[in-house]
Amino acid sequence: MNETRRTLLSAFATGPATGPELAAELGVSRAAVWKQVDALREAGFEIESTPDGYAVTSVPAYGAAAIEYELDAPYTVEYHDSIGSTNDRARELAVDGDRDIVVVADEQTGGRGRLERSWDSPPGGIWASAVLDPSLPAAHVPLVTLAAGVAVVDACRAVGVEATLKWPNDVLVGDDPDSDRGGQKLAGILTEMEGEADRVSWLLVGIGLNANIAREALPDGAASLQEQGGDVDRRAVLQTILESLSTLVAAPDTIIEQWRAYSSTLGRAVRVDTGREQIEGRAVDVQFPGALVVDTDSGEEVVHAGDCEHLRPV
Ligand code: BT5
Repeated sequence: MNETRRTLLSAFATGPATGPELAAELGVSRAAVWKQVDALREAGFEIESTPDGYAVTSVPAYGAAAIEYELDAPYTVEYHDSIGSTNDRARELAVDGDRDIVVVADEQTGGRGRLERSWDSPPGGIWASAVLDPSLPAAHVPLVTLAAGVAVVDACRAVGVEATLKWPNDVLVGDDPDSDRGGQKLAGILTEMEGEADRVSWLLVGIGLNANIAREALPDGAASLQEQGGDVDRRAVLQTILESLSTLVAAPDTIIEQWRAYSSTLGRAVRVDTGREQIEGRAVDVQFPGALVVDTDSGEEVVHAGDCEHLRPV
């Protein structure tokens, strides 16, 4: 079903097409094409019959088919108005063997951060979890978190919001080292996987971006795209994220360099809480596959995981 919808949508994206052309392309009957066209109309697409065939004249603001339409990435979309957590749903799909599918919701009632923390997800945000191809060594998985961060910054900058990255998984705005007010969190990433050292059985990356949400509906220290420059077209923003993500995961060698370019962590005084110890010093680099290098009083330390705080200059 999703495959037929995707093929139909990509045929429409190139211009008008007749019923027989579509039937041939999809390998189904003309009646089956009409049924799909009706389903798209029901989903909010306006499709007119022109002398050249069916033509899409208007696309709904958001939803599975809307996000798939003109999406230049190999993902199908499953959309929910409200769900507990898109990561939980993506996990079910991943365990069942689904790949290249993105679960998207307008609202989450049980959004999750790292370490059992909660993630506020009122309506209007971009809450999305992508089930990816797991054919990479488990040790390389941190790269996926970095790639998702880069993809979110790409999309924020495309709408004029100068976001930056804080290691390992935060997207911030206003993170100016000379300001007394710290950066505010615009988005967070939660990568989850299951596997052994040499074989990942499933892998997913959850992205939470505060898009069209009023500041008051978010926790202290958060920011939204709405507050930065007004409401955005969530469909376009999510498409940019997914397109960047798929390009980056297909070219893993490019991820760290792009992450460095968007980072506001590098060069800063930081305190990293690894759960076992606090490491303080100057962040000097991010190394493959995603470790932070901190220059401390007792030499350089390579930190693989933890919570990082950007310290204000005294
Ligand atoms: C994260 O965790 O930053 C990962 C967030 C991932 C959310 C996405 S939404 C789609 C998918 N489905 C899910 O259920 N999750 C993913 P962490 O670094 O642990 O940060 C969590 C902390 O951020 C919380 O303890 C709060 O302090 C803060 N926070 C909660 N909601 C926020 C929001 N909407 N905006 C900014 N900060 C928030």
